[in-house]
Amino acid sequence: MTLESEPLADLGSERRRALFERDAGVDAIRSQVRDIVDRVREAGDAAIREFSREYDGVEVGDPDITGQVERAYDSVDPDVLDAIETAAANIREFHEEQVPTDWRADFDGRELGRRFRPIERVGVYAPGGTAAYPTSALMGVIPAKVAGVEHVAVATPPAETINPATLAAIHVAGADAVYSVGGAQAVGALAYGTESVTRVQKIVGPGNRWVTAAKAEVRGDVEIDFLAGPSELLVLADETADPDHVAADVLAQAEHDPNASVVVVTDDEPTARAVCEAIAARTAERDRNDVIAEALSQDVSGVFVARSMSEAVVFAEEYAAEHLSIQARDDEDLLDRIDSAGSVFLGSYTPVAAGDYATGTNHVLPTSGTAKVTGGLSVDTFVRETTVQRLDETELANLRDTITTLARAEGLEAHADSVDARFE
Ligand code: HSO
Ligand code: ZN
Repeated sequence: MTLESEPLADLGSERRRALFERDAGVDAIRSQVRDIVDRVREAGDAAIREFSREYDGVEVGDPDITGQVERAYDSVDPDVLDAIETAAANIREFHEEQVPTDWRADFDGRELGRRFRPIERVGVYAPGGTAAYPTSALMGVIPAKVAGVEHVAVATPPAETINPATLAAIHVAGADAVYSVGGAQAVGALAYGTESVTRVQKIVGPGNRWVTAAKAEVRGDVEIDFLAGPSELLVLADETADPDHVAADVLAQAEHDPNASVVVVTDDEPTARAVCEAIAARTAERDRNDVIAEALSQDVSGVFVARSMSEAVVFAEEYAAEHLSIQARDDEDLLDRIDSAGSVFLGSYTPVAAGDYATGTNHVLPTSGTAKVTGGLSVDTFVRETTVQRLDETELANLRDTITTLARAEGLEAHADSVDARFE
């Protein structure tokens, strides 16, 4: 495969728009998805069985397969189990650090605070098929359990044999219920409940276009995390970067999806050329070559030469990458100038794959530029916050005028009286 670098300054406005928008491609199927979700809402398990037959080609008896999970664990290769356990321990450790603590403080006599409580019931979607990632089950379930969610359900598509490593990961992560249902029907079942699926209050996790479109449809009736699109990587590299490492990271994210967006921006033309050559050399030997080649040929991918690292930084901020890798001498300085990114990988020895699997950070991250407004899954995703206040008589007296004046200005006499009543 041949790839040529392009000067960043020469990108036309169409190309820039494609790069910055990175549409998740769900609009076209929204109405079909609405029908599926509505049918599940009306017919429950019968609809799950119908859609599983139609879309997955599988006869699903009881969608509740919670009892099978432990058995699957025993059938998985011990090396894989060990790796799942190690990854799970690292993920748990990092997320335990995120648990917020309740606090109260004195604000000149006003006692104010915040209290955090877990959501009671959440659903985690774990994709199946070629995108069946046991680790995505860990990334959804562990933060929820660490947050203290009582009922964490996982939905994963039915199959003749569901990937035992996915089931083992679900078990290790500590899910409370597991359902074999996939696609839009899974989202419908979790959102509205069926005879065998308990209705949840929030649905999280990545999935294909059908899952994402269904999350968009049920949003409002149930909370969701965010609408996740294809994987993305932006590498900022200067002349100190090892082109072979950069290329390896590019191929790693490109192999996820033919629509993945993989972008390298460097201020050094020889580095750009060397990265293109290394990509070509490395692609030659890959199994998932076709997926990689397609991802690299899309408008949303490319190797770009900036006039300076400052120009590269401006691009990175606008792009708001799911994964931002900085392989450059002044990596911390560059990072200081970027506010928008899902997860950041600093230095030549921090491949994105390390975060995908094992550093302990979460790999369910915002795509399509949503890193401008949200972060990835974390303990925060699974808790809600309550504010608390207490005043004593003196402090209420101090605030009395402010409250009653504002209440009367809003024409709400009873509000004002509720304060005055304390002083009568
Ligand atoms: N890079 C993917 C996560 C993943 N990688 C799962 C390997 N397995 C999206 O963040
Ligand atoms: Zn990955």
